[in-house]
This record gives sequence, structure tokens and C-alpha cells, in this order.
Amino acid sequence: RYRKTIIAGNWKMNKTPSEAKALIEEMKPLLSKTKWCEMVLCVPFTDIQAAVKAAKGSKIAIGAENMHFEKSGAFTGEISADMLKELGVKYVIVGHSERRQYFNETDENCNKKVKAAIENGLRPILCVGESLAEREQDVTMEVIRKQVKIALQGVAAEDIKKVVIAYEPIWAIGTGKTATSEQAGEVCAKIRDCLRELYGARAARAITIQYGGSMNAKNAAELLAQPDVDGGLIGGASLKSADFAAIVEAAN
Ligand code: 3PY
Repeated sequence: RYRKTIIAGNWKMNKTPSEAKALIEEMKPLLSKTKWCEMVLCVPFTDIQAAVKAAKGSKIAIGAENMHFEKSGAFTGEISADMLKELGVKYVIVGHSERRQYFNETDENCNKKVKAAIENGLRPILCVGESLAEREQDVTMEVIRKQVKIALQGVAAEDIKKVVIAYEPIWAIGTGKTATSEQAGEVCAKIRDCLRELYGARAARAITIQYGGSMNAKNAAELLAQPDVDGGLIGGASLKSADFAAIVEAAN
């Protein structure tokens, strides 16, 4: 195996700290047998402390869903990488389409966040993906190549393995529509081609590329069977212990 399979949950704006604790405790016994697959739960900032504590003694790593790229300062309401790091956070989602859509995230600020995450020892999960209009206009790969290239600008070759890329077609997010496994596999393969152009074949082989967008217990095995789909970023199904465990099982 050239690279790790990573199944990451994205809880979005769900769960209070006590609910987070209860859900992780419910998941823990179901997830104990994983061998190949790394598991991550990306949770709201306010759940991090409870989640890290609840996940102790398991293989579940805790991630955040966003962060600010500056170290500190006058950014009311924002959270920096070292604040996350001190709580035991290992991963951070960058540029989820909901953040691009509702909170004006751009490829340029994703780039700053990716670099700040790496500098602080967090692994960024960089989300890229096309809208339905872009797919219909046949510009999917132009859009995604631009997102990847700008977000990774200035990321050094020795750091690129720390980056996880999540391909999330916007039309499949929270809509219940999933890309077919062929569509997902095709775009993930082309993302790897783009990474090969930027960083060479060896590095490109080592990078985990996830599919995200309504991945669930039913469709996970087929999506994960695609050679360039190395895991998933899971929305709704990561809020249900049995479903999340089934996806992890499919990846194992
Ligand atoms: C989804 O599955 O809807 C997601 O957005 C995962 O990040």
C-alpha cells in the first residue's frame, strides 16, 4: 500500500459536548477492530475537548471543521491552529463547500489555512469540487485543478504527504445524491495526475484522496473500491455510530 485509507466524519453544526461524548462512546467498541483504516471525527470547536477525552484509548483522531490562518490577534470569533493543537486536534477541514458558499472562503484563503495547518503540525483535509452547472458545462477538471493548485501554492514537497484531499462534488453534498463510483474514481484519478505534475509520481502516490458527498453505509464499499479513492469525508452518516462503523468496515 502506497498510502493510508482515511475515513473522516464531518459532523458540521451538530452535537453538544455531552452528545459528542455519548456518540463517541457508542462508536468506540464498534470501531475497535480496524487495521488499515485511519479514523477521524471532525467536530465543532465546542465539542473538541469532550471528543478528545472520549476518544482516548481508541484509534479515533479528532479534527476541527475550520480554523483561521493567523496565529493570533484581532479576529473576533476565530480559532487558530495552535489553539486546536493544544487540545489534541490532529486534522482540520479546509475549504468545505459550505464554507466556500456561506462564509466566502476562497482558494487563496484555503492556501493560507493549508500552510498554517502544516506549520502547526495539523493535517489539512482540503476540500475541492465542482458545482452542478460546472459539471454540466464540462469544466469539472478545470475548476478542480485551479482549486488544488491555488490551495497548495508554496506547500513544500516534503510536506505534501501531510495534506489529505477530499473530492466533494457540490451537487452531492447533503443532497442524498452521490457521484457514481466511476465519476468519483475518475475525478480522484485526475486529481492525482495534477498532484503528479506538481510534486512528482512518488509524492502523488502517497497522498490520500477521499471522496465526500453523501457517502454512506450502502455506497461506501463501491466508492472505496475505486483505485484512487482512498477514503471518505462523511457527512450525515458520521452522526450515526452503526453507519460510520459500517463505512470504516468497508474501508478495512
Ligand atoms: C457530505 O457528505 O454531505 C459532506 O459534506 C461531507 O463533508
